[in-house]
Formats: sequence, structure tokens, C-alpha cells
Amino acid sequence: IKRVTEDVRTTKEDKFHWFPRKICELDKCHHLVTKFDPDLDLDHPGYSDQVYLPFLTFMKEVYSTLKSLYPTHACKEYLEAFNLLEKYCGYNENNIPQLEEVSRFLKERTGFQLRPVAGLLSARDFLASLAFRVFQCTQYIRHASSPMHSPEPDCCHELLGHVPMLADKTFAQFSQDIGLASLGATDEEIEKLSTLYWFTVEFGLCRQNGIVKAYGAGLLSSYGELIHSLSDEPEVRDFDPDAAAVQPYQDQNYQSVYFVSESFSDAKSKLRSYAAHIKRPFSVKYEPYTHSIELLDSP
Ligand code: NLE
Ligand code: FE2
Repeated sequence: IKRVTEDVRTTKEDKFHWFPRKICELDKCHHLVTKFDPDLDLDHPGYSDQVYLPFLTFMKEVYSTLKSLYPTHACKEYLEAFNLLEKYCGYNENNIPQLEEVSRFLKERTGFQLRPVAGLLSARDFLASLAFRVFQCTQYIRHASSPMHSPEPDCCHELLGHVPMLADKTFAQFSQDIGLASLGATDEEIEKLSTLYWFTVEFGLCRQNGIVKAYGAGLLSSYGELIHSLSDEPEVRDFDPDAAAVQPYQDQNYQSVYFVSESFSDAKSKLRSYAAHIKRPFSVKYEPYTHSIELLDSP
């Protein structure tokens, strides 16, 4: 009888992909993808050479040019957090903020924490960490030839793009919700959720007092694309998760389509109803006291 029940359990568990249920299991979510290889990739700014920007040039060039655009181009949640980061976390053009210090700041604001990662993670592993309010951060710096736009995430992108937004409560919840929706999802659903992530967390726009502003990290860390996204060149559509989840995109150049949300709480409730339609044999609930995932209606 014992054997039989075990068999049944195994068959049922095979129906969904493994996922971490405790925060310590994020140690197993470390699968890297080799998406951008400067030596092999003709479109990569580093193709055929090895010159990476010296660390301190980062804050000077990237930081000061971006900072001059924020008052007019960034959403108010971003501006508020950016000011605090300058005040308390060593954000300024002559300094490289310490991941640990920034992580402590975020933890106090929204419970998010940063975790260093060696390269680009698989979408499944990256999204799973968001379910635990853990943000996996790259640590290298973009190529010197294109400080105003990098095709891949780098520490400028993480620190200037993601960190300020993760300090906002509603946005933090939105990010965690994408992560929770990804746990145990099929490969197709992961693909759709990472596309959704792309058009919101990375390249999202929002309307504030009738004016369109940027909240996506890929915009807030790229001087060139931040200007482009708010010009009249690209197509701008109202945010709709069903459409955004299947919108084709590329990562070599500026986007040609952006989605604009009315507010973060609006985006959050739209995402929640999208996620409710994802078919899984269980639903999940985050247990903040133990940093673990509770399965409801589990097999
Ligand atoms: N294009 C962004 C930047 O230059 O910072 C990075 C995007 C990563 C998805
Ligand atoms: Fe990013």
C-alpha cells in the first residue's frame, strides 16, 4: 500500500516543474543562460574586444546624464526613492553604492533584498526569486562604447533601473506577484510571464497627472531609450496583460512598442486576474514569517 501511494504522488508531482518552496532553495535557482557573448555575438557592443568600462567611470558618465532626465522622465515613485538613495545609500556620481547597503535599504522599505549573480539567469530561476522578494543582480559593467544603452543587464541597470522602483510598496507587490505566478508554471507560461515582465518591470510606462512617465528599469538605466520611449517615435498602447504577454520583442535595440499603465495598483489588479487564469494543479501563497511558499489545493 505504501508503494502505491508513493507512485501516485510521483505521478502527480511530475505534472509540474520543480520550484523552490523555501527561500534557502533559491541556491538551486542559479541556471545561467549564455545569451550575450561579446566574443561570439556580432551585435554585442563588446564584439571583438575586451575593453570594459572602469568601475568609477560608471557613476560619472551614466549617472550624471541619466540623473538630468529623471525629473522630467521618471515616475514619481522612482524620484522619491532615488532621492532617498542619494541621501542614505551613497548614490552619487563619484561613488559605487555597495550592494549590501542598498539591499538593507530595500529590505526596510519593502522587504526586497538583492542577491549577486554571476550572469544572466534563466527566466524560470529569475522569476522564482521574485516570489521571495529576492532580486538577483548582475555585477559587471556595460561596455565602454555604449554607456547610454546596453543590450544586457549590468550593475548600472540594476542600481539605477530596478533598485529605486523596488523601494515602492505597490510595485514591489506587483513584482512578487509575477514571481508567484511563475512557480511550477509550464515553459510556455514562463515565456509569457517573462514577456509580461519585459513590457512592465523592464520597459513599462505609466500615466501620472495626464503625463506619460517611465517606470521600466530598462528605460531608467538607458539615457538613449528613456528619451526615445517618451518621444513620439514608438507606438504606445494601454497596458493589457493578455496582449503584453505575447507581444514580440527584441533586446538589441530600443523597443518599438511600449505599454502604459494607469497606476501600479491598476497594473497589479490586471496582473492578478491574468495570473488567476494560468492553469496549475494548485495555487500558492507566500508565508512572510517563514519566507516560504504554501501550496493551496495541492495534490
Ligand atoms: N537597455 C538597458 C540599459 O541600457 O540599461 C538594459 C536592459 C536590460 C534588459
Ligand atoms: Fe532588468
